[in-house]
Amino acid sequence: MRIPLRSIRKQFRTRLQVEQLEDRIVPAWVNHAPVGADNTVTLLEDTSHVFQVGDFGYTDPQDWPANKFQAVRIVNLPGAGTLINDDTPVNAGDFVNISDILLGKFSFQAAPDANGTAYAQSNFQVQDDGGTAFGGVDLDARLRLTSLITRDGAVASLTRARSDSGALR
Ligand SMILES: [Ca+2]
Repeated sequence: MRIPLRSIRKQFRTRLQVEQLEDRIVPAWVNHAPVGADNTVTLLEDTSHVFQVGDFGYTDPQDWPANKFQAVRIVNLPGAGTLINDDTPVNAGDFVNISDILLGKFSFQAAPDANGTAYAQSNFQVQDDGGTAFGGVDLDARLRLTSLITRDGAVASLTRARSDSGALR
């Protein structure tokens, strides 16, 4: 059987195009959301609490290697006292970069002469540095809660409790 030259050329061209396409396909790595944890901050009346990286319970369990902790998004402000980053009051929706937390610039300042076991609360989300390319997610899907307690003359302490409570963003 004689195969027309045109047919051979067409098959060769098609195979060449497929091989060129295969060379361009790069497996896409998709970022998975990190996870934070609720925490409770207890401080003395008329003092401030400087947040530490560990206060936010950051982990990135679905990615290996895990992405780095990039920032904390403040979802809403506490009903009393003030969140301050680098001497400036934080607004709802602001991101506080991890470098500011490491430098001790992010703090909670209680209002003067006020205390209570349910003093104030603030929701936050942790963000990783994996980005959002190809549908990736870099923000914790759950809102985590910081409970702020001020004590009148008590010794300041810090405890953290993991919880899955919180609404979707
Ligand atoms: Ca991640």
